[in-house]
Parts: sequence; C-alpha cells; structure tokens
Amino acid sequence: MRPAGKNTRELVSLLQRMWLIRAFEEKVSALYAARHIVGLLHLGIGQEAVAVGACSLLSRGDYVFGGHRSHGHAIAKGADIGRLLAEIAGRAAGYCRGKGGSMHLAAPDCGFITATGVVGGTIPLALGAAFAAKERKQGRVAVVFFGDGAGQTGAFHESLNIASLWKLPVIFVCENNGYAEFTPLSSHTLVERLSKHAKTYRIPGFVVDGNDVLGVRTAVAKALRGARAGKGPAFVECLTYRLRGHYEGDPAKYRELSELAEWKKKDPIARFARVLKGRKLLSDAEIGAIEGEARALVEKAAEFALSSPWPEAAEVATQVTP
Ligand SMILES: Cc1ncc(C[n+]2csc(CCOP(=O)(O)OP(=O)(O)O)c2C)c(N)n1
Repeated sequence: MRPAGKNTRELVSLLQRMWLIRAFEEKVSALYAARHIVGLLHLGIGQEAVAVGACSLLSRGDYVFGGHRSHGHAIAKGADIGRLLAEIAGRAAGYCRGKGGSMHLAAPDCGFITATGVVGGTIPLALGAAFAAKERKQGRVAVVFFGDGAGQTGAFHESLNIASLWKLPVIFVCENNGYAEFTPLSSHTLVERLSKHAKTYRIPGFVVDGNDVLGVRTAVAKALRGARAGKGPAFVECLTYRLRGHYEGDPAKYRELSELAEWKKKDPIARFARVLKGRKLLSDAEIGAIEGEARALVEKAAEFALSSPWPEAAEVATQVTP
C-alpha cells in the first residue's frame, strides 16, 4: 500500500463516511424492526455517495438542509451519531430532545440546520440561510438536498427563480432516485432531468452519476466555486436509487426486482471500495476494517441512544418559539 498522503486520507475518509452512514441506517432498520423506533422511517441506503460527496467539500459553518430521507446528510455534515440515533428513537439525549424524530432532524452545532417531513419544505429555507450568509458577507453557502418529487412543488420553482435573481449562494442538490413515493418520475413530469429547470432560471446545472462519490464531488466543487465567488446558485442533479422501499416496510410493488438487482450492482460503497483498491490505496483487509470500525461506532451510538431516558412531558414546550 502507498503511504497515506493528505489526498489518500481524504479519499479514504469518503469511504469511511459512507460506511458510517450505511452502518447507521442498517442499525436504525434493525431497531425499527425490534420496535425501539416507531413512526415512519425513510432510509437512504444506496444514496450515500450524494451526501458524502457534497458535504465533504463544506466547512462547519456552511448550512445544510435535508428532507424526509436525511439521516445520511446529517452524518455527512458531521452530526454526532449517538445524539442523532437518540433523536430518531425519541429519547431525551437527541438533538431535539426526542421531539423531531427521523424526519425532523436538526444538528445546528455542525451546520445541519434542519430536515423536514414536508416535501420540498426546506428549499425556501435554504434560500433564507443563503440570503443571511450573503448579507453578512461570511463566504458561507447553503446546500439543500431534495428528491425528484420535491422538484415538482411550487416552492421549488419559486426558490430557483429568487435564488437566481438575487444571486444567492445556494446549491440545489437533487437526488433523482426515479420515484416520488410510489410514483415513477415519468408519471409525475414530462421533464426527465430536473436540472433542465436550472437552465430556465439561468442557473448553472450539472447532471452526475449519483452513485459515484468522486463524480458528485467534482460537480459540487464547481457549483461551490461559483457560489463562493458571488456568482449565485447552482444545481446538481445526482442520478441515484434507493435500495430500500420508500419507507421501511414498503413492499415496493411498483418496481421490478430486476431494476433493483441492476442498481445493487452499482452500490456506491462497494463501487468506491473497488476504485480505492484499483488505485492500490487500500487492501481488502483494510476495506473490511473500515466497515468493522463503522459498525463498532454505530453499536456504541445505539447503546448511548437506548440508555437515554424518555423525555419529560414538559420537554414538549422547550426549544419552541411561542
Ligand atoms: C407537501 C407534501 N406532500 C406530500 C407528502 C407525502 N410524501 C412523502 S414523501 C413523498 C415523495 C417524495 O419524493 P421525493 O421528493 O422524490 O423524495 P424521495 O422519497 O425519493 O427521497 C410524498 C409525496 C409530504 N410529505 N409532503
């Protein structure tokens, strides 16, 4: 193996971060099956390269917004996995003291401002953060992750228009996984590439293979250069796939098993591990160790989360502005 220079360490950290997200979500799935977690649960298994590729270029002070499938975005931005898991399990040690749950995660200490269960709901919020960053001349950017379904909302189009008009430092990252809940993209729009809307609003648009972490990074790097230089927003459409159902327990009858099998072959983690192995940066044993470390960290996080007490009833009125 080559000695680990800065570049090598950075590449390896992308794999570590993707594994951390995968191990976290697999654990969340197991805890859900064991009824330690209740409510609706949307996992992003298969989409890790988007979160990690994009967030690996951000600093702590940059703002990130997610949607209903955002465990990975929060982890990629640097959220503490113990507090995150506690939040998902509704415990007092969670970031929102158990009030937010899986769909309303927030980890403001690391710049993960909020997720939401309202499809498309955080797109205009990201504009607000970008507007504040621009006014304060902080050089910060806001990045918002959303799906192809969110790209059909009115707020999406209004946001693209205003972001372009006001040259706001906001990056729209669309995770086009081909489905909005149970509806294939072709049934909810005739525009097969959401990034086409970017052109309409005179926003630079990029389409990338969302299962290729380095491809995502390259596109987001270009987008960030423009935003940080005061040129305004950019749009990155990542073509990807969720390997699980829309929510845990979804029988997913709306898609062919052969389609799922094809996408499994493009698993972003196995694929990037092969790239690092091909470049002789990691051996099979080292790749296995990365997975093992991620799973061990997640086990510790789960112990922390499940040993945390349930919130007191009075907590319901805290962290809320009247
Ligand atoms: C405003 C609103 N409308 C409808 C729903 C119900 N809903 C939840 S997820 C979803 C589909 C979202 O699809 P997409 O934006 O592509 O994200 P993905 O689930 O693929 O990650 C819908 C319609 C909702 N939560 N909010």
